[in-house]
Amino acid sequence: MQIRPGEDVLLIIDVQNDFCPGGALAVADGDAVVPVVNRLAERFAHVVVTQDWHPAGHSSFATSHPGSAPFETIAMPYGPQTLWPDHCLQGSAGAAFHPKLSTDRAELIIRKGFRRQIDSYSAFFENDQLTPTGLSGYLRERSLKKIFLVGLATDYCVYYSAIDARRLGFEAVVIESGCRAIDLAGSLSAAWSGMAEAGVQRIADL
Ligand code: VGL
Ligand code: ZN
Repeated sequence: MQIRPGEDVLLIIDVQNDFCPGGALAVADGDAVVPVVNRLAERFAHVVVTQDWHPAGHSSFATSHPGSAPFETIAMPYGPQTLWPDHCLQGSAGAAFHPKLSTDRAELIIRKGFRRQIDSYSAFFENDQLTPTGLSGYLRERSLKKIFLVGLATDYCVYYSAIDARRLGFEAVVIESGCRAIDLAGSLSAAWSGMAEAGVQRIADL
């Protein structure tokens, strides 16, 4: 697959310490994406990075729901919500990008999940699927049409971002070599089928 410099963008999702080995919500082998993502970023004319960015007491944290444990699902006003260990606290070392991730070529860093009462997996909408992050308007105003996705985690933030990209009329391509998954209760295979159904392209590498 060819990269078209004028209209293609690399969207790097949540390559942060808390999602890497040793982090609060470690994704197995999560740091393995770093060299892959760095190599890809050099080939794109446009790069956008996201950062999971939660306040203390965020409603996606199991610790905010007494009697609940991480990885359980609860009902929130906007639908089911998986509960997580406290992670990506604003300004913390865990919320920082992996130290070897090169963000120098990023034109935009978009933070998400900063509202206490609502989680945000997608780079485009919070989990109510209504509250926009502003990314869609940014990409449209810059005439960027095709989004190549990499990062963490394949079955959560990458998945929801890719689905929303399609819903908003962008082309979306997930590059597998630059992603790693949480894979909670079959979430990875569900994510791949959901993405295929939504017209998200899947490529092994680029
Ligand atoms: C993510 C769970 C909670 C992700 C973020 O980046 O995939 N997953 N917050
Ligand atoms: Zn989060």
